[in-house]
Amino acid sequence: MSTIPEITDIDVLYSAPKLASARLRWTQLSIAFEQLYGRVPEFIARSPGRVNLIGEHIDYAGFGVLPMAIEDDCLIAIARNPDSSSVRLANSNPEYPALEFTPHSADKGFVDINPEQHVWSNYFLAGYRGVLEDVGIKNPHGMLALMSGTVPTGAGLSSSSAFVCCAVNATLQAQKSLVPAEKLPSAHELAVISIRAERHVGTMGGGMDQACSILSKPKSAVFIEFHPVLKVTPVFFPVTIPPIAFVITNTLVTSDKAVTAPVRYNLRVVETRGAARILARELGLTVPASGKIHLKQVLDAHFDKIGFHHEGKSEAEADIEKLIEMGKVVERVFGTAEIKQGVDYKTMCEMAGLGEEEFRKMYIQQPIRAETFHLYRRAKHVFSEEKRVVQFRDTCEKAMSQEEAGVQVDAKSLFVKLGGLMDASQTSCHNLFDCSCDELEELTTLARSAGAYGSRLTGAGWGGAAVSLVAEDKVPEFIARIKKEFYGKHHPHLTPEQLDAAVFASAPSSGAATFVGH
Ligand code: NG1
Ligand code: MG
Repeated sequence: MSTIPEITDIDVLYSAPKLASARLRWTQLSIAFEQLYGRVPEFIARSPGRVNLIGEHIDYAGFGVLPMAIEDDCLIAIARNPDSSSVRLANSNPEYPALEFTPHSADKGFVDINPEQHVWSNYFLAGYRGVLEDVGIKNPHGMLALMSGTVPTGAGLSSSSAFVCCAVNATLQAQKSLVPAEKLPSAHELAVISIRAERHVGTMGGGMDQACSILSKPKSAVFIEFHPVLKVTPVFFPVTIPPIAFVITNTLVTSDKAVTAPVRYNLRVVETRGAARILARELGLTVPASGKIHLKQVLDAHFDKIGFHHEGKSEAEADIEKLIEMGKVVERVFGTAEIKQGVDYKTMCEMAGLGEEEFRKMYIQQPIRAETFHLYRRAKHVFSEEKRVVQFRDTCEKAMSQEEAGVQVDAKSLFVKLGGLMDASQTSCHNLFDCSCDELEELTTLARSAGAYGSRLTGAGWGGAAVSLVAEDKVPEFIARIKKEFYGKHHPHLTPEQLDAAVFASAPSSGAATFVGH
């Protein structure tokens, strides 16, 4: 299995327009490292942020998602600390205070991370601890680390995972001499380690961001499946038709998942888990004693039980049929007026066949706060969103096969179809999953009227960014209109640089890499 690629030039990571400023940033990072620690870095680890094209809030229900790595990223310059076992960590942005610590022993988990205390270095500590534990390193070398990040925080572009994944890789690079060659994790294993590691920060995340950050390949988006095992497949767009761009527009409403998790993100995880258990019971499926069952497992187990005729159907057609069928099951089980309004905790536990304490132990590992639990709307969103992911991927793959067969792809109908799926995803996020907000509604509506084929929130939502599908030759015009009508209205005092950071088209970037050149 492949490891994270080692590179000696960064030109493979950025598109031509971004390369010059990226070179400057990498050089400045090395210089700053030397000034701070009095020696040159041994490596620079790099992990990108991502924009999710479609498939929102379904990774933790076990369903496939379709994001793309972006050029904005996290870099960590790193060297072993020759003087001690302690770790010195600094951020090239002086707003973030430096940290120095000597790790505890392995049996005490190396470091204390308090998820209630929201400090930037938690993400580093999560990656550091995760990789040491999972690779089994007992007495780590000390490390000198300097971080530089360009992924906007709280924007749904996964600055957090870019940082955790980068910390995982940077730590591994520094500790490599302590690991026997046959125990060195593959890139795929590092993605799994990073998924687990980020949970130390206190969110019950699904895994899309870390898998995308580590395993993306150049010039493509990725289809990521989680069940039964993590699997990442590149998704390409045709090149013989006028190119399209994915334009990211940040509402500048920051949604800090770590802070709002008890009433938003982690609550949604609990609602979808509760829904999965209840549906499983209603369908007469076996729920394991651990209680661990997600909506994808419910779907699989249901069709294993009742049988499904695949003959004459493509894989996508079969998946779509099953997802539509599950939508009907949701209507049947959760479709009463009472449940549709949302149920209280006691009722949800009763429906799940559990006592209140039992339910909490099984499904609520992080604190949540809620009066009502929306089983109908959350489950309805998940199955319909996965259907759109399958359709999006299938549409791209069909276009690619046409192109390979020398058949002219109808660009307009391809873009309209993909855009329509993105719009429907936004509607579902807004109406069923309640993870949109006024600014995202305004921005996605404006984007469509400014010529986007489709527009939707990306990432966890409740603020953060939207992503719009726009014909590449229309991008300047599109961006000018958004700047004028959205930012001109809500943020009239932004500098031109701030505006360019808020709305931009990102080329697909490749996944994590380790720079070993000097
Ligand atoms: P962001 O946008 O980075 O907060 C989160 C989760 C994803 C996924 C999306 C919603 C983490 C690290 N990321 O992303 O796994 O569930 O929300 O689709 O928890
Ligand atoms: Mg995040």
